[in-house]
Amino acid sequence: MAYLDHTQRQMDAFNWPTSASASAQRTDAIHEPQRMVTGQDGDAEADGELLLAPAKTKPKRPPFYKVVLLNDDFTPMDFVVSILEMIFRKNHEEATEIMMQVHKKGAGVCGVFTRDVAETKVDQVIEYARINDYPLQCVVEQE
Ligand code: TYC
Repeated sequence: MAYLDHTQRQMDAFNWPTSASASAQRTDAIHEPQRMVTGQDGDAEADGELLLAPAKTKPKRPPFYKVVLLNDDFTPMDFVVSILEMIFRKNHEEATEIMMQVHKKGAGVCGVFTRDVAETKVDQVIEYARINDYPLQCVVEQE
């Protein structure tokens, strides 16, 4: 008994949960989450749903990137039109318009995409031109 008293005193000194205080604390620990989960008042927090703090800044839209086709003197016009149809999903009329714009002005926008998509399209254009021995070039520009 003396040993138990001593142990009890040590536990009290360290604010250690002993049998009496532990059961009170355990009750809190068990009841707190239950109150959250079983709330009946339609309160989202009490129903255990995660609430997020309101955003402090306006969400920004992801940056967009233009794919710009460049003119050269060697790539045939119909090859450029077919690239615009295949890679940029333009119909024949749109593809011909963009090709003529590039031919006359030196450059023209084929489309606007997220960064990864824009870079992939540039790689596809350059690779497809290269395997056909044409020097066609195109670049990515941030909007
Ligand atoms: N200038 C090329 C010609 O006369 C045609 C051309 C158009 C080439 C657009 C490249 O991106 C280009 N054959």
